Amino acid sequence: MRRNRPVPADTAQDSPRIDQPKTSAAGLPAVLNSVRQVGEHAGVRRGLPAMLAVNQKRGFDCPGCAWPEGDKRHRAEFCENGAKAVAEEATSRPLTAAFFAEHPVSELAERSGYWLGQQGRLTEPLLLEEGADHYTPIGWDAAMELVADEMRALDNPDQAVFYTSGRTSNEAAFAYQLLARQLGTNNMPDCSNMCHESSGSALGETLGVGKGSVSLEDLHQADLIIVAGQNPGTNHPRMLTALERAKKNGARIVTVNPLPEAGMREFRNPQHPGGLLGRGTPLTDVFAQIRLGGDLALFSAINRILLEADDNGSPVLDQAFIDAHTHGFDLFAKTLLGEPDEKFWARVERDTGLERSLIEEIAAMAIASERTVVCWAMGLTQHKHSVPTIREVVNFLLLRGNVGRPGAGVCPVRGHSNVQGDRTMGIFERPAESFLDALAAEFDFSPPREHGHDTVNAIRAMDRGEVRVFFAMGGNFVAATPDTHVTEDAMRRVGLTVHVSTKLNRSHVVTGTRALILPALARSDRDIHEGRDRWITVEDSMSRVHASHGVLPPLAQGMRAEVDIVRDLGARLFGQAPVAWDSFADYDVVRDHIEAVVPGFEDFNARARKRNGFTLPHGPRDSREFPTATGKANFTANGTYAPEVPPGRLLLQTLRSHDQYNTTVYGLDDRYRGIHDGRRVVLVNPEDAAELGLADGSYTDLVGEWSDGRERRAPHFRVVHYPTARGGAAAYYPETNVLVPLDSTADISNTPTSKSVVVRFEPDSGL
Ligand SMILES: Nc1nc2c(c(=O)[nH]1)N[C@H]1C(S)=C(S)[C@@H](COP(=O)(O)OP(=O)(O)OC[C@H]3O[C@@H](n4cnc5c(=O)[nH]c(N)nc54)[C@H](O)[C@@H]3O)O[C@H]1N2
Ligand SMILES: Nc1nc2c(c(=O)[nH]1)N[C@H]1C(S)=C(S)[C@@H](COP(=O)(O)OP(=O)(O)OC[C@H]3O[C@@H](n4cnc5c(=O)[nH]c(N)nc54)[C@H](O)[C@@H]3O)O[C@H]1N2
Ligand SMILES: [Mo]
Repeated sequence: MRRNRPVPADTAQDSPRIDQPKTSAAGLPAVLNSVRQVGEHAGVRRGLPAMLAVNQKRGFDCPGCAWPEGDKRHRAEFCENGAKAVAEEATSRPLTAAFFAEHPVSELAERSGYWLGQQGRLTEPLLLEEGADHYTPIGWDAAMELVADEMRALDNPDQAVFYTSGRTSNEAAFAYQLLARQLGTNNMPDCSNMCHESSGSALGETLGVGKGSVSLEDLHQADLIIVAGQNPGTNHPRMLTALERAKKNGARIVTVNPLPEAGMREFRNPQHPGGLLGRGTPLTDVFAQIRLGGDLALFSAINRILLEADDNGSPVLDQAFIDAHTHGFDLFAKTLLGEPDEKFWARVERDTGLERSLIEEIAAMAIASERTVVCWAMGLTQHKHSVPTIREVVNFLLLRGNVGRPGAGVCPVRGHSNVQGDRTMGIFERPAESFLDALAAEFDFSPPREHGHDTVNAIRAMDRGEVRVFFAMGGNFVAATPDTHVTEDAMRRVGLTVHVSTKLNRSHVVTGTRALILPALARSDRDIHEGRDRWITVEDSMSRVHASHGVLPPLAQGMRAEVDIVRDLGARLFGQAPVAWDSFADYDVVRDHIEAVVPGFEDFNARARKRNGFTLPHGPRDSREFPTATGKANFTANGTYAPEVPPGRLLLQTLRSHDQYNTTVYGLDDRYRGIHDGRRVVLVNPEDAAELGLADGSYTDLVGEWSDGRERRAPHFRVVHYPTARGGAAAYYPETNVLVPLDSTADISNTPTSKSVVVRFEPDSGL
């Protein structure tokens, strides 16, 4: 059996070098870095056409983040990190059978994710036979028959798990969920379970729609934008353009973050000569350097100030909106005002690490603002109390009627470029009854009604030996999920693991008894069928659906479109009735089925062909209609909670460097934070470091603490004294996923608490 090594062998070369963190983002270095990345990986012949087509009208949707494009496009509508994402998939290096003949899986399992990703694009189907140590080529027909055989042999369809990562197109996602449900299971975990599930849970309950309610235009028009728990300079760089525009229109920006992230300080817009060469736009007006997990306390404190200010005579609340459109105000207000002042503020100052006067300043800005937007990402969603925290953000916006009018609303900034679309297409382990009814009517079959496994529960089921087939549509399951050693052992208990992938990753080398790699076409690739180019659609973070056309000739003949892979499997398993699987070769047919099943897709084929696509309906945004259980927007009473950290410990958040896309590592620098040539670093506040005896530049082991008492150790991290909020530390994912306990998840959403891991520091045990 292949064993878990604590750390890949080649990370020994990881030797971080530290300089000063930057105080602004983008500018010329970002452009130069983009050009270098594209040149190195894709070369001029593939790289240049790809960069000119990304986010253009007849081009493809950037495979990076889900930030929307504006109606007016620049010639080069991309950012540094979009360029890296494109360079990564448009690489000119093919991975062939010769590579796998040379490198046994036991060797690949010792390599870092960075090294694996650098080897090139997967180009042909590969099989790892039981007991074998090498992947060997297998034809598509044999590969698909093998998967079909394994699925036919299940005693029960719930022995299959179908994972989805968020790059999958709408068309592929729709076909994929149909396949799983035709087989008879809702076991459809996805990356969203680890990402914005807390947003979906909180928004669904309070507003009735689990998606953001603002457009780009709303951001441009806002008076006040609060950006909490998000690092857009790295993860959504084009958002900085929208923030810059809002600033120029007079908006004020509050940043809530334990880290002073360069992108929120100043933006040098690479699309303008001024921004390119020097002068930038300062973005943040007020920086609330909050303790990890302090956001529930912060928003409840702001809300209490708003309620009290209103009681003092001046109208602060939008009473007409509250009366007409909301439910639960009285209980919410009574609960929030219930605690005596002194006790309340002592707790808030402790939980947030912020001074009361700063919170009062933010509340005053909120009262002065007629149009307020709150943006957030993983800093809010990956805590035990994420759902109550986001519900409290909703309370904040409801108090002044900041939902369903221009310049105002909720803005959960999504991660993967089509993660929102995948959910719209039915990739969900807990599908709505109405969705299943529509699916049943369209295809004349009975989809399963029992809820399936989300990501964490899928790992538990694997661990119990209940999963015989694990099928992944993209992603890197074992590296992205928590508790690496637990998860890897669980994955090894699966009979057959199948990965539809573009690049080699850890999940290809930590496998079930048998494993298949099925190479897929990516966003940038032309998808040619019977001589004609096909195109797909995606949905961005602001519910706009639009077309994406690949432009590059595929690197090899052996790669298949994701829809074709699903179609082939569907036809083998079920024939052509009731689902006419062969007809899915024409994506217009798939889109017609989507139109019939998913609300908001009327006239899909025609509207997807329009220049900018179309925006899906959203009751709260469009007409202040709230499809919740009460039929109104719900205020909620969320109580109090903040993470407890025993003395001598810190709370660790696991986050992204500037040179990675989730588990895909592009390089070893985190330029804005001043970290170079290495990833095994832990950022600690100098005062905490002094108390804990952690000298700057020394090496330490990080040891996770959790109630099960199991040892979770991430060895050999370089200590970096860094101005993060007290009590917390930061280190990169996925290296630190060994520390995140599988059972430490957010209440309600079951999202792993990746931003909230109690760690202690022990002497460096080396690599
Ligand atoms: N280049 C690039 N782009 C990406 C990705 C990538 O890996 N690389 N990933 C994509 C995906 S899937 C996603 S989900 C998004 C992720 O986008 P982000 O959420 O921006 O990603 P993280 O690096 O996890 O950063 C979390 C931020 O929240 C802050 N934070 C952590 N804990 C707290 C807290 O308790 N309170 C507050 N207020 N702040 C906190 C951190 O200091 C950090 O600034 O980006 C997407 N875009
Ligand atoms: N500790 C910790 N853990 C986290 C997080 C965190 O902040 N901290 N963040 C979580 C979040 S927000 C997310 S979204 C998840 C991400 O989890 P995943 O989505 O599972 O992970 P990725 O690293 O994005 O997946 C990368 C792989 O996807 C494949 N791929 C890329 N493009 C395509 C394509 O077009 N088609 C196909 N078929 N395959 C493709 C490539 O083979 C590549 O190796 O990780 C989560 N895990
Ligand atoms: Mo994500």
